[in-house]
Amino acid sequence: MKKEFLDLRRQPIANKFLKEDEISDEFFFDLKVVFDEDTKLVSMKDFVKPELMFNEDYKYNTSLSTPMVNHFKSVAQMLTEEFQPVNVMEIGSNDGPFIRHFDPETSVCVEPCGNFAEVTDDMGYKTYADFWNKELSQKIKSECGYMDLIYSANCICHIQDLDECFAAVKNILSENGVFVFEDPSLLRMLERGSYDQIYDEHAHIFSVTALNNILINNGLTIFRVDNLSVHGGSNRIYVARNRPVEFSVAENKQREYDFGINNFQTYEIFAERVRKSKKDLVELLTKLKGEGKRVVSIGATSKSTTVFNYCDIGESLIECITDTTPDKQGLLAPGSHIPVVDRESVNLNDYDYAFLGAWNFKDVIANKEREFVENGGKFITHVPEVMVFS
Ligand code: JHZ
Repeated sequence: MKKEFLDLRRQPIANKFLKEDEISDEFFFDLKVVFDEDTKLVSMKDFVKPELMFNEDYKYNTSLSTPMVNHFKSVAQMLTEEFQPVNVMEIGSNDGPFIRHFDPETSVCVEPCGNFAEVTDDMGYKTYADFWNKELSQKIKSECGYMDLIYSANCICHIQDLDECFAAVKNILSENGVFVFEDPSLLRMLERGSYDQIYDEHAHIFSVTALNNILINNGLTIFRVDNLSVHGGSNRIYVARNRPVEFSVAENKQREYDFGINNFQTYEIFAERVRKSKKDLVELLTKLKGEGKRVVSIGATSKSTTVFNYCDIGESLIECITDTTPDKQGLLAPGSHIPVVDRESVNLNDYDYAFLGAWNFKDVIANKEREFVENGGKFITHVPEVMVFS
């Protein structure tokens, strides 16, 4: 049985940055969050149609993020060394920062966003510009054979029907093949109060416990878990048909159990913390506005779409958002319609405070923006709680 515990209110498509004349047609939906008492899975109550989110207009471009480019290079090296796969497939390959480390002759990409599918196609990788499901798995198997390594980063949690997703994986995974995927961790979200991990694309926020339950039902086993710091705390999950299960699996499940992820009450406490975070952030920004202070935001993230829409924060409280992604610049942030501008076009010293929309890159940003701090500028974050720091 699914039980609702959090209402994040009316939300837009988190990565749909808009032009002025697109505002009147903007799509909104109710973002409510549920806990499944049976599988222990945390999901959105009502999913958004995938085509509305993942299409040729998708703006999140992984290769523009140096930390993520380095991350994928080292994951590719590590997986190659340990598993020595011949046939490799990536689900949700974006513009190819992971797959580029594998031979195009024996590697396949799956990417429903046409703009990015074109990029890996041009790089010489056979790319299927489609959503991952059983039909596609069958098609790829007949055209390219079984896969020894299936990798996916920040994509499996986007897939609404997990039974279909895992059945499709099992269908094409070679006998000794491994399926490795990484997504934000539910435990880290609960510990940090980072409710902004929840937005349209994240159909689910995974715990090891829930994934284990669902994968077992689909004839697959988690044999290892790595805890990662990327994207505000993620887990890398290693899955196979039948490999010895390592200690990290029980260890992670135990930590989740100790935190109470199997109890509905834990989610009610989290929801209370989220409501307090909203109250504190709105109070702080309103106070600063009253004092005539100027506030900018850094990083037009999917996460900040959730925060700004849940907290009703618009241009009157945060004047603009700087972002290094050219495709987001010159557009308006989803729902809040705060202008997104090139970081280079803004003198940060004109502002008193900078809200960290990309709080997961806090250290990188603080390091880059030392001059802002030296000139008296202060940062605001809402993770793990609303606070000002310099
Ligand atoms: P970042 C993305 O979420 C989308 P987002 C996706 N759907 C997903 O699942 C998660 O990742 C995991 C900018 N920036 O990575 C670049 C600066 O402007 O936190 C990016 O637009 N200055 C795949 O959107 C954004 O911030 C900087 O100094 O929440 C970061 O987005 C830095 C470091 C970044 O993901």
